[in-house]
Amino acid sequence: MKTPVVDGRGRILSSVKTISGALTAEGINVGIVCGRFNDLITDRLLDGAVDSLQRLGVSPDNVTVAWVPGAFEAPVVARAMANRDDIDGVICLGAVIRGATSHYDFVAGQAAAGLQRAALDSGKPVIFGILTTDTLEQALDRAGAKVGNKGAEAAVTLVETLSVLRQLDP
Ligand code: INI
Repeated sequence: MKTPVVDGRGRILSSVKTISGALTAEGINVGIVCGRFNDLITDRLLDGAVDSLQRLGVSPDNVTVAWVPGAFEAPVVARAMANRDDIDGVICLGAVIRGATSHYDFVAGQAAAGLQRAALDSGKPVIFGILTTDTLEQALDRAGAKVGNKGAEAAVTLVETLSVLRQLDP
């Protein structure tokens, strides 16, 4: 689609080709990596992700869930999933809650870096659906209470990103 690019005064500068993701997901195969740590939260994120995928047209038969001990273990399993021919993209779900120790920073930072690497190494979307919060209450808010469900958002993000990548595939 050609979209006119305008300057601050509304003058048309050029026409650019624009690609944007559609939210249609029929036929895609999804891997979900879910951390058992803080499973009060991650169970809810998983429910949100699966529900959202179904609404977008993904059959439950096309979803594979792998549980890992904690967010730190998510990248290696996400990478293994992403490297499979029968998986189109991966959603990673977890809850890293700061608490009183510096463990949080290591776990959250390495999970984020590792998941990005899994995506770039595999060339498939690996979605960061890991909550990083100061408190349990903030995590609950983002797992279906006051501030939506990060798992459901992660599912939408996966479908949109896959759609963009497919349009770029030669
Ligand atoms: N794992 C989490 O997923 N969330 C946390 O909040 C967390 N904290 O706070 O420690 C956590 N730690 C475990 C970690 O992911 C690994 O499983 C563990 O370090 C073994 O490698």
